[in-house]
Amino acid sequence: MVGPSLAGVVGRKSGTEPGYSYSQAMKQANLVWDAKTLGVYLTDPQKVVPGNKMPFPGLKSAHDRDDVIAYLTSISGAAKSQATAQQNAATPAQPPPAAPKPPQGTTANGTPPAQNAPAVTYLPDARYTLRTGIADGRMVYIGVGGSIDSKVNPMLTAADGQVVQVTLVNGEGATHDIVFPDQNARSPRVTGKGASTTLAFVAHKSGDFVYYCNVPGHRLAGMEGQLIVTPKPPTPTVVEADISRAPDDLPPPIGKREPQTVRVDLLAVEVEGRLAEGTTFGYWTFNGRVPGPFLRVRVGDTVDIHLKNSADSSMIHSVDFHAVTGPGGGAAVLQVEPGKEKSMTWKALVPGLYVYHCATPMVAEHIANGMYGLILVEPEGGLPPVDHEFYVMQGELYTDQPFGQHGSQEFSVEKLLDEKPEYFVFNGSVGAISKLHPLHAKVGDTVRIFFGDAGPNFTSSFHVIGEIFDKVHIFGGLESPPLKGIQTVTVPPGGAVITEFKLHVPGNYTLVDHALSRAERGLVGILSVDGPPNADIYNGTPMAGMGH
Ligand SMILES: [Cu+2]
Repeated sequence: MVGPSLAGVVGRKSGTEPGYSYSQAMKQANLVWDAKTLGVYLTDPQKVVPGNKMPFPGLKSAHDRDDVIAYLTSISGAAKSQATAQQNAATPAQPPPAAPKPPQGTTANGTPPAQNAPAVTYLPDARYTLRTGIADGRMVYIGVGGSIDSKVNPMLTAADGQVVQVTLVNGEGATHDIVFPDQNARSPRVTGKGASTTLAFVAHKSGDFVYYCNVPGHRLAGMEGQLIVTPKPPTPTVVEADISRAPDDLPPPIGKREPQTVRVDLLAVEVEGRLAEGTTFGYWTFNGRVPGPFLRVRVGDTVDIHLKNSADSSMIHSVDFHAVTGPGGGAAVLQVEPGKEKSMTWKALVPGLYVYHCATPMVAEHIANGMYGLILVEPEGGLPPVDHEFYVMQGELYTDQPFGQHGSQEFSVEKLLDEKPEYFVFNGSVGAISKLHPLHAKVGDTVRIFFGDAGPNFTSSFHVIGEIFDKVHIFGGLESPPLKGIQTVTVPPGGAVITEFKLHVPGNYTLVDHALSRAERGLVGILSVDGPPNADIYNGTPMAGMGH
């Protein structure tokens, strides 16, 4: 659940764990993490450290914050005694022989032990210390530290599946032990004042159990308490920021106007976002979404491009427009360091639909991680009007873990160089244009799809299941007349296509790359069409779940 960057975070200065890639903002934050600073930070990460890469807006409930802080405190404190704990956990029924040990009222670094931490979201070890003694003339266990401090035969709690560690300290000199019969855990006997032993076991089942001293007569004399094991907590929710751009997120047509200078602002942002259900990835983006914004100019326009690289980026970024005539498509000028901005102007000479992408070495990595988009250079007078325009881009993602693995995924340069992607996606993530943002239209509507293939390596065989493209501007070219009546179009990496079709029959139409193995790795979109049936063209009742 927690990476090495968070183990031991309490007491550490912010942004100082060696080997971890912090945002610039975090490196300069100059905070020392304790319960107070963590509390303020978790309430609103962007307010406390503006520009940091924390992928969630903050934990609004004090209860949630306290849970996280208690957990971070417990793992930070447990670091030094971890070796012992693991050894004990490995042989829960046979703990090491008793050895004199100081009572564990506090852990190694002085933070209180974690028995207060409610084991609701995470599962740190539940750690308790009990000292034997006499109270009101009876033999008892007395709690040491935390919520059980000074309590006689305290109630111990744990969650199902949690490791429970109990240290027993001999407080008065008689021989004692402690057994948890329902957990099949028993300690050796401790003899002599100050002797101690530590017992560790996994709480296997939930319920209301007992512990007691197994030395004859001691249980009856008063050495007995309760262990409550609560049911397994729900698995923690992964915070998943949606980085996908909706397919209807594009500006309206320009149409008739004279050429002019158009200012375009792009911001390179690195952000952890949702790759699939339960899976996130460290995306590199233009303007925080994949693909980047759909840019729209007309032939003859001068583009005044301003590329800014976010201050908390770890990489230099740039932009290469395939619509540019000149070195690097602009990338020869627009290599921008974190926190900086660069600009230039270029003239749109040829109408068409063009890819733009980051062109900073390793270029394939910057593209695969999400830095791409489309720019339409409209011909004079614009394109013929349609009812709906959509923006869809295909790309591949190279993660170190196989497709479908949950958790945060790391980029794999080996798989990139081998051209073995794990994920194929439309608009940045699995389900981006099916589950999250499907395309919508009505029977009788005309639809235009601006489709680009970012690659970096795979050619798309773009197809809409159940439709025939009435018009295709192959390769995104607008200087030639469109092809007509096309089933599937080939779109190379760094290429685009404009397809148009009219909708005649209601139902769901699936957007695919007809290299259909890729649909199993995420490459599916849905165009949902409402309206009356048209039995003249399609007469039958679609089966549920079969699209159309
Ligand atoms: Cu880049």
